[in-house]
Amino acid sequence: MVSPPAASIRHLQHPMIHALADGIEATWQTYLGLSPYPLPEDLGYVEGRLEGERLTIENHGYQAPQFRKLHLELARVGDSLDILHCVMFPRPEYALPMFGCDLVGGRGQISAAIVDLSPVTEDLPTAYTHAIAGLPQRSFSQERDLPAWGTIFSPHCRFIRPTSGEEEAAFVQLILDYLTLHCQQAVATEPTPAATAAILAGQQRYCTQQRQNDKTRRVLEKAFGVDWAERYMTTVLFDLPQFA
Ligand code: 18B
Repeated sequence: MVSPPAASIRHLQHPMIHALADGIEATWQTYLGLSPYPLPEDLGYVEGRLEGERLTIENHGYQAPQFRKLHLELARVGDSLDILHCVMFPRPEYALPMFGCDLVGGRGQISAAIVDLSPVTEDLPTAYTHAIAGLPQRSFSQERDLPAWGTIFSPHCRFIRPTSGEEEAAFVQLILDYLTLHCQQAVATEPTPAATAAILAGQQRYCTQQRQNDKTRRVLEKAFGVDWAERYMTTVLFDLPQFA
């Protein structure tokens, strides 16, 4: 068991972000054997300044037998921008997809809510597509278009702008449904060491594409500078194992 921190910026964030952060951690605790993941020493809790506003970043890192790194990041820019970012990096001996989600919003409105189980080698395992097909159908009134770098995402990727509290709650549930089935599949998966090189190449491609998200990069560059943003995107947000 890993205890949640006594104080967390989620208490100040948009309620959809607070609810999802709690739900992600509860799901991880329920299904996975967690231990702490050491983040680069100076990057666990970070403060910077963006156009006169304070940017606060809070990182939570865990690992599990099937996962090299489970990363939940909460960030807040003044009172105007709230962010939740979560990526689960499987150990490269496990042929598992990448779970990723991002919530971005400001001033009471979430503008971007995205979740996917992204394949790293060919298509998603059939057990995943079956499990996803069994989930409740959910529709949202404002679907958003993926950016050009989003070639890594699966056909099951959902990207919306929620338009009500009901849609916010339904999207949190959708994300937790994807997360739950991923954890259930992962603990039932045997490692395949022979596939390690192909899996690493797929994770590399995922990270290379994600690092092209200019909207993320711009927020980090404005607060901390170009070099810091590059280091942060490559070592904390979208890193690969040291030996890769
Ligand atoms: N991201 N997001 O995580 N991003 O990290 N995010 C934005 O309304 C941050 C991921 C994704 O339309 C926006 O347009 C910062 C993961 C996509 O061009 C802002 C951090 C996924 C878009 C930020 C962060 C992911 C997007 C604009 C570090 C998916 C749309 C908000 C804490 C699995 C991109 C808006 C586009 C948008 C910022 C996706 C400001 C700083 C894991 C597709």
